[in-house]
Parts: sequence; C-alpha cells; structure tokens
Amino acid sequence: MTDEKRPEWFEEASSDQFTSFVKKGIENHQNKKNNNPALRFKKKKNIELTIEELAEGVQSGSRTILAKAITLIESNAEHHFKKAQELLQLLLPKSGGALRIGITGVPGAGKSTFIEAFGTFLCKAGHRVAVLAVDPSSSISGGSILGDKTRMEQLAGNPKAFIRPSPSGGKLGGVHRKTRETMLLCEAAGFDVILVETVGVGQSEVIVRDMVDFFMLLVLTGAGDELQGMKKGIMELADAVIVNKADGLNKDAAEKTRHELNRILHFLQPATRGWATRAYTCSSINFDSMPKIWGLLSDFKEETTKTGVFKERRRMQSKEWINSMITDQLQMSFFHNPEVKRLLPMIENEVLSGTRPVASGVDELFNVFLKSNK
Ligand SMILES: Nc1nc2c(ncn2[C@@H]2O[C@H](COP(=O)(O)OP(=O)(O)O)[C@@H](O)[C@H]2O)c(=O)[nH]1
Ligand SMILES: [Mg+2]
Repeated sequence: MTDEKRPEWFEEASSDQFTSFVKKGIENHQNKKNNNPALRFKKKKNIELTIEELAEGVQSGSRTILAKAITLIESNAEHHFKKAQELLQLLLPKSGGALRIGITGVPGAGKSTFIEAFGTFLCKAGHRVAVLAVDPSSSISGGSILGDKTRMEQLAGNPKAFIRPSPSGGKLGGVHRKTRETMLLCEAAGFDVILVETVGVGQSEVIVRDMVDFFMLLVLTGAGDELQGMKKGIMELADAVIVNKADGLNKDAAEKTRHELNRILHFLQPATRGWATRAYTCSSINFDSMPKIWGLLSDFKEETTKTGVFKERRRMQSKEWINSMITDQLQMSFFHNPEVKRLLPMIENEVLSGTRPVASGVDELFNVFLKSNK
C-alpha cells in the first residue's frame, strides 16, 4: 500500500488480530482525483503531525486535531502507544478541569435524546460539551452512539460540542484506558462538561462510574414490580435517578415512579459520601427540565468540593486507573511477546485435544515470557 493511500489509523502489521485492517482499494475516478499533489501533501501532513503540533492543535480547540489525537490514543499499535503517552504527558497539566458525568440506562431509556437536549442547553449557557461513549459491544454492533447520531443532530452540528463514538477495545488494551485518556484530551481542549454515555448492560456501568464525578441512571416509568426487579447494584452506583419521558400522558405516572424510587433509594447505600441520591423527573423532548438537572449537578459539585469528597474520588480513581493500566500493560506485553506468540498455538492445541491441563500450559507460557524479559 502506498503512503498516500494509507489512512492514519492503518496498522503496519495489520492482520486479523486487529479490530480493523485495510483491504486494497479499487482504482476509480475518485481515487485518481487524489493524485492531486496538493491533496496528497495535505494528507501526508496529517499523518505526520508531530506530538508538539498535536498538543498545540488540541489546546487551540481544533476539533479536527482533537479527533486525530484521539485516533492516536485509540490505536492498538505499539508505536502509536508511545507517541500517545508523550502527547498525554504534554497535555496532563491542562487536564482535569471538566465536570465528568456518566449516563446509563437500558436501551430506549432516552440517553441519547437526553444528551442532545442537555448538551444543547449547556452549549447555549456558554459551556463546551464533549460526548463520549463506552460500549464494550461496539466492535460487534458498530457502536450504538453512531446509530444514535441522528438523535444528536443538533448537538453534532454545534461548534461548542464534540461527539466521539466508543472506541473498539480489541483484544488488547481496553475501552477503559482509551476513554479515560480521551477525557483528558477533551479537557485540555477546553471542554468543561464531559458526558459519557453507556449502555446499561452489566460491567460497563462500573467502568464508567470509576471515571466520572457524577453518575446518573435514566429510567422509564414503570410499575412497582419493575422497580423491584431493577438491579439494586446499579441504583447504588447512581448519584441521581432520572425518570425520563415525563411528558404528555406519561407525566403523572412518571411522578408516581419518582415517589416509589425515592422510597427505595432511602434504604440504599448512597454512591457518594454526604450526597443523598434521589429520583427526579425529566422530559428530554422539551428543554424545561434541563435547568433543573444542571442545578442538581452544580449543587453536587459545590457540596462535594466543600467536603473534599470530589477531590478524594478523583484521587481514588487515579489509583484504580494505575491498577487497571498495569493489568492492560501486562496483557499487552504478554501477548506481543514473540516466544509466547510462537508457543501459544501449540499449547492451545494440546489443551483442546485433551492432552494437557490448562494450568500447566499457562505455566509454561509464563515461564517463557518471564525468561525472555530477563
Ligand atoms: N416522549 C418522550 N420520548 C422520548 C424522550 N426521550 C427519548 N424519547 C424517545 O425514546 C426513544 C429512545 O430514545 P433514545 O434516546 O434513543 O434512547 P437510548 O437508547 O437510551 O439512547 C426515541 O424514540 C426517543 O424519541 C422523552 O423525554 N419524552
Ligand atoms: Mg443511545
């Protein structure tokens, strides 16, 4: 593949172990047009932006360069990893300034519609809003937020907003690290509110809870039975439970649900020390509810800053981040190790054919790995 046809996310050693790889293009009129030297230069320049140029571009608020920097961070290639870390090192002093908000709820709860309304409201109030998504299934489904972009049309076109779909995790490294680092980049780019949407399917809520200051659960109006069935665990992660779609004929039912939820929440452990998690009603199709939700978030920030809980949570999150990074790094260096790569298929065969216990195979792999790192 020639350089000018190579997209910036192209992995040199690309094979089916990467989440994406590049097929040879088909020559057509469109491709021929790209032989224009001016265009070729422009493309090349984009690929070769230095770390300093990226850092400067991000800080200048350029959404295009921010997107490129995020692409670098999301790359699964080892040499991109190094460059990305150097970029983060440069930008770290400029990060940390945003209010980080996680939003979860079952598909259909109205998360994307809420983000569209809330994000647009915030932009009008002078904020700059970045929307990220954590969707561990995105490498399979293509990412929910992409499909949802139609529901975020207004926000997507707003120059004060930036929307980025979920990174695909691949086998190595995780959505986890990538989203956290992307958050830092967005902060360095001057975004002061970060909304992280995640689908309510088990583990992703816990991951997002660990990277945000405030976590909200969007629910629908439901009968008491449904509320009883709702996982207590998820309610205990939330700083607010929002009964969405409180409009039209649904208004009274939403109000009733709010009361029932408050009764349940009363008995649960709050997610944040000193902050009582409560239920609120909201309609994402009219803007009336938005000032109330923002007021709630502002109160939270003020209250937890006063008590030191806000800072303390960020400290704990950084510690937890170190742990999960160590796990990621170990995994990456293990599976990239040439000796491990050579031996793994053989051991897999032995285990699958029933001639070798799993633990013994893994033990041999670790011995080989540790020896080769000496
Ligand atoms: N009436 C009403 N409909 C809503 C509201 N929020 C979302 N919806 C609708 O609910 C459906 C699912 O919303 P969506 O934002 O895609 O949910 P998500 O899967 O949680 O992101 C869409 O058809 C929305 O138009 C609301 O506040 N009121
Ligand atoms: Mg959605």
